[in-house]
Amino acid sequence: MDEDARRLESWLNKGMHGSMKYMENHFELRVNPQKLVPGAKSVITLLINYFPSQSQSASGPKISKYAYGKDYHDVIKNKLRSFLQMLREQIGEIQGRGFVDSAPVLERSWAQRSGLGWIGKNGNLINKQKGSFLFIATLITDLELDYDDPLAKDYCGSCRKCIDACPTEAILPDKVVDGSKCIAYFTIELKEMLIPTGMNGRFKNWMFGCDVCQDVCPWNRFATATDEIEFTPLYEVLNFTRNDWEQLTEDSFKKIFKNSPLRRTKFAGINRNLKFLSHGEQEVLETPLL
Ligand code: B12
Ligand code: SF4
Ligand code: SF4
Repeated sequence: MDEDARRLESWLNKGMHGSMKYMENHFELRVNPQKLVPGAKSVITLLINYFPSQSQSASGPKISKYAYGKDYHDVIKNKLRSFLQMLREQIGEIQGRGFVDSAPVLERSWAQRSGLGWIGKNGNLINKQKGSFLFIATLITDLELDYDDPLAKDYCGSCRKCIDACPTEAILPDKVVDGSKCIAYFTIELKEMLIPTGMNGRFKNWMFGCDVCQDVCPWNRFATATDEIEFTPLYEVLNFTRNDWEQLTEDSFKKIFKNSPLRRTKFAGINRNLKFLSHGEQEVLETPLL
């Protein structure tokens, strides 16, 4: 993965991972799956559609579609386990490890190499039939397979809708996304108490993640709703108004969102984001969020 290694190195050197320290770790493993899974011969990439059947009510602070239902890490880990089990039943004793978002794996690059789509200017893996509201899962195995051809074509063409629409100018030329400027980074990954004041007024009501660069993408115009029952949107995600969020207690947050991706920021993170949206100012919390 020489070209990927070069791109990743440059991204890290420019500090585009912000405070996501985990991105600095295991560089060698990230660009070489044989170091991550000794004996690896194949990378199997799977996609799962998370485009929801219902939309959020217009009055509430916005939540990214990937977080409407049950946490995808849990849902997909179970599916990967069953998939590996099924392969073992049919093929014999093979070794394999499944990953989703949680390990040093360049998931988008492998999806592109598996022929499942191209990497758009907004950095996302886009499938011509399904769009980009897709999670990526990866199974690295010692099973030798007939390899698919990488998708050679890029269907972005001269479009630049995502670049123009990004509220924080995080999308740079050459398919580089500056993670440290992305609303998803500030609202989910940033563990500090303060969102930089330079971002005041730029979040367009996004409280958790951001879908702008995918919502404007013409390839998502025909996205169809997922049939994965576990991704069924929570009532509160769809219907909570700003006032409901502001009145929410920590106990209720823990109960309602116990299986949701929203757990990641914890209650304190949601409150920080809400305050930032309301006033562009935050209180200094005494302890880090994570
Ligand atoms: C760190 C991270 C973030 C960070 C940084 C984002 C970023 N651009 O890297 C933040 C928190 C901002 C983030 C946001 C989001 N994320 Co995120 N994130 C990740 C994570 C953990 C690592 C990504 C990474 O390695 N970044 C480093 C950069 C350098 O790598 P990269 O962006 O993948 O770019 C590579 C390719 O683009 C390739 N490439 C591009 N062009 C070319 C051309 C050539 C010739 C070659 C060879 C290679 C190449 O080079 C790069 C290096 O290999 C992955 C999971 C994983 N393990 O992969 C999920 C992942 C990328 N995220 C995902 C999602 C869903 C999101 C959000 C949509 C969530 C949201 N709505 O809020 C946003 C989208 C923001 C955006 N436009 O990218 C999905 C993407 C699914 C898809 N269809 O693409 C992933 C794969 C998780 C998953 N398992 O489903 N994310
Ligand atoms: S997710 Fe939002 S902030 Fe991040 S790159 Fe896309 S449009 Fe920009
Ligand atoms: S909005 Fe246009 S440029 Fe951006 S990813 Fe979609 S097709 Fe490509």
